[in-house]
Amino acid sequence: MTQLSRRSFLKGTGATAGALAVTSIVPMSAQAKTQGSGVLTAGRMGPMYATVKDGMIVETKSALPQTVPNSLQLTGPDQVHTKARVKYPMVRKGYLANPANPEGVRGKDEYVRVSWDEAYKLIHEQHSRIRSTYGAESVFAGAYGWRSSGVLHKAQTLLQRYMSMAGGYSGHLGDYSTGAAQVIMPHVVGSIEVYEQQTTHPVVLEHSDVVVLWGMNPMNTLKIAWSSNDGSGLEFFHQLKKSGKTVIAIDPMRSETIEFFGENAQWIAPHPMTDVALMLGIAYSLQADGKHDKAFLDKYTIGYDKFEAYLLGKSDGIAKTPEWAAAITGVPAKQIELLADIFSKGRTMLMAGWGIQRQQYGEQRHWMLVTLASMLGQIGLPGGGFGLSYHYSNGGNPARDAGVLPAISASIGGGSSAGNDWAVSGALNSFPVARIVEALENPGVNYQHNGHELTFPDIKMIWWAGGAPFTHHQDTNRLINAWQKPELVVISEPYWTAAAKHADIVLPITTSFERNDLTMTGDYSNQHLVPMKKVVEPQFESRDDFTVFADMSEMLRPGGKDVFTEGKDEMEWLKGFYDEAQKAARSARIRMPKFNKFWADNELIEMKFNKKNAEFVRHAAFRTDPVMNPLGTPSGKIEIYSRTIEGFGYKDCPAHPTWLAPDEWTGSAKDGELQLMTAHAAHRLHSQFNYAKIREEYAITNREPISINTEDAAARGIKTGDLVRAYNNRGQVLVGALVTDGIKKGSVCIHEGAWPDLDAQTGICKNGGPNVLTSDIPTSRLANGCAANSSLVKIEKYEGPVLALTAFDPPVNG
Ligand SMILES: Nc1nc2c(c(=O)[nH]1)N[C@H]1C(S)=C(S)[C@@H](COP(=O)(O)OP(=O)(O)OC[C@H]3O[C@@H](n4cnc5c(=O)[nH]c(N)nc54)[C@H](O)[C@@H]3O)O[C@H]1N2
Ligand SMILES: Nc1nc2c(c(=O)[nH]1)N[C@H]1C(S)=C(S)[C@@H](COP(=O)(O)OP(=O)(O)OC[C@H]3O[C@@H](n4cnc5c(=O)[nH]c(N)nc54)[C@H](O)[C@@H]3O)O[C@H]1N2
Ligand SMILES: [Mo]
Repeated sequence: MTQLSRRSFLKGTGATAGALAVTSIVPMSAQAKTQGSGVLTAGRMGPMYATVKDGMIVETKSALPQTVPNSLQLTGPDQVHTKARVKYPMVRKGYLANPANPEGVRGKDEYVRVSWDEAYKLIHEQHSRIRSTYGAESVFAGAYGWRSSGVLHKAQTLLQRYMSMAGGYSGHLGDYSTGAAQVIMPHVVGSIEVYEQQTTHPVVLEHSDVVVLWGMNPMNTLKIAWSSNDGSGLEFFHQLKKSGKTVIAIDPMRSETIEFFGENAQWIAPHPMTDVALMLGIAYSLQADGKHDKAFLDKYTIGYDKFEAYLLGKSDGIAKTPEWAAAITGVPAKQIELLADIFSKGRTMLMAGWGIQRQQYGEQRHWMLVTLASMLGQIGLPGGGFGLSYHYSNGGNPARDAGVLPAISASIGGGSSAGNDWAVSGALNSFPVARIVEALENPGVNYQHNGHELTFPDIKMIWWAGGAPFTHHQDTNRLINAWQKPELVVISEPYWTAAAKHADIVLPITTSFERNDLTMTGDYSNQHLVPMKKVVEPQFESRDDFTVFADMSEMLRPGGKDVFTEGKDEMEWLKGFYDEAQKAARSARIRMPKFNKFWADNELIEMKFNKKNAEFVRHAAFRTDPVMNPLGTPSGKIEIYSRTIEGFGYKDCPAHPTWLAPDEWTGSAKDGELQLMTAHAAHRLHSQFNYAKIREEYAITNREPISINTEDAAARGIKTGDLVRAYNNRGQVLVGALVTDGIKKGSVCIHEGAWPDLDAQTGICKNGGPNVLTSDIPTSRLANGCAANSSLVKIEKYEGPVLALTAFDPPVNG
């Protein structure tokens, strides 16, 4: 592990202090339009050119110039042509035999090929029966997940559009990504922060002296964006590396980002889940040395006094000294003091990722981070404060003056001849997304959420389109049991995912390469408008989600299809969206060609750079005048103590940031238990592309890798390349050992997203799906967020029988 020394810090700080001006305010990413040839299309990973030979995609590559390569952009051919594709509509044998009272068990049955018409009829009849018997709330259409990019082919939205027409459905609240942060942050700073524009890249490069990457791996996570990647985030971190600034990465793992920074960053490795203690230790040191900004705390925050009483141990008898923090975090007290010193010396930007809040009591992480930033007093200054979206969707790339595309919505927008008065839109009952298993297990039961008492629906039917619940949800074996409860499960998928293999009816869906669409890039920047062109014809019998739900709408009642489509086909929808973007562009004085020309040109449109946006500093207005520009909190200030949260009375979310020892963490590990981290993978988007050729670059002994600290491995006689069994009382998985000094002793990591592939005999997951091991608990009753990174496991060298990997094989007949 890199030793943190004062000298190495000073070296960095000295080089940057005041003098640095590596950029004037210019757009970061290249301005050349596009490069290369082929069909221009796009995915989450950015605009790409696709090359076709004999009706097959043979290559995809970036359509934007780039310094840092993005491995995900190479996966196009595999996405379309993998053996894992669903070819035909398929029905589980025991379901087909008796749909109203099925035989067999989901996940253990065979599949039978049916025609599209048969599949439609079967779904329609059973959906109608379930809906009329149990009511609209019994139909779950929340269907969370990272469906492909595009403003028309939006799987879940189209599902919900159809379900709205059918009379409504149950849905979900929030997401897996930021479940805790997006609920706590509005109480603290009045906005969710996680999906908001950051102080821009140029401002950080010009003004920050110290940049802290707190539990954040941007060189992985910036390979994608929700709309489509504009490429600027990876380029920013490339620039930051070259800037000579002091960069400190706090992560139990030497992530790809820390490797990328090499000598240009300092690595601090706390035990997982202990960040609040580490921040408290730093806060104590600031306070003890009088380095906290009292004027800022007085003017811009409330409740610091109550927090201070806790920090100093006046309220609970425990002073949160650096020594106290060292014992919990495994970071030496001297280094904690040094961090306080460095943070308070120059202009410091505390950037944080989200893995740290995908943990039990995850709400405390970013609350404490904001508290620490408040003590440093730089919130609202150029290059200072905190930022929760620098690792995501190119946060910090200045917003362009742009013609922004609208998108299809879950409610019918008019334009139909059949009338839409019977189209009800919006979910009737929504529960926090990561509580799906709790909901299935507890129909009709009340629960607490962010100060409200809510009731779980009684789910009898699930239709999932555009997500991968069997890889994304925690405690797979508990999920499999709960998943048996509904009377019908339909999965719309391009691939035979584990969820598809646990469905009654599976519908083959096109990939984005097999249909036309449009997207913006950058999420915050809206830097480009990109045609997502059809590259090849739909494979096998696959159909677009749009077609499927339009057809299903016609079955709801004659004329339903016209209501659903508003009488427009794919290209008419796209032209409509484009025309609206063009109208908006015109008022911003941006010229966009007519749609037909744009489509024929095979080029993206780069939106106009805006100098003022490039100078954006988050919370600057609040800092300048907190009375005229109050935050959206009850006090209008940063709430270090929240009376609202106090009023909820939740034991698992106290009224100021607090260190709460988790149920399963390094401090409670016994008998050789290790803490399991499940970070996001470099060469996947969650479970997507797990089947792709690029897997050969990371798989170990043809299994998902597990990173194990050298000493932990030696103690168990494990070497790199060994097959390892990781297990706990929730399940067991087979993984390939990667022995390394690049992970904190006492912790292991299996990246999220490996497709569950449970051996029928032993139940062991042959593909190393980490959620087989994770516990399915909420972050707290405040946010009910996903807390996947909260589990202990044991590991041993695997000595059992050879088990063939079957994760990517279609079922027999499939
Ligand atoms: N242990 C652990 N678990 C985690 C996490 C973690 O950190 N640790 N992270 C969590 C987070 S942050 C997230 S966001 C979730 C991600 O969970 P998901 O978003 O569910 O994961 P993806 O693998 O991206 O699933 C997208 C699915 O949609 C399918 N798909 C793609 N395009 C289309 C389309 O056009 N139509 C249809 N019908 N289907 C399509 C893909 O084939 C894929 O199966 O995982 C969560 N789970
Ligand atoms: N390539 C790629 N990019 C992605 C995704 C993907 O699957 N693949 N997923 C996208 C999505 S939906 C999301 S939500 C984001 C996820 O973004 P994040 O949630 O920020 O990503 P993670 O990989 O879960 O965590 C980031 C870092 O936190 C570290 N970490 C884990 N536990 C701790 C801890 O207790 N303390 C500290 N200090 N650090 C810890 C991990 O080792 C990792 O390096 O990424 C997005 N980008
Ligand atoms: Mo996410």
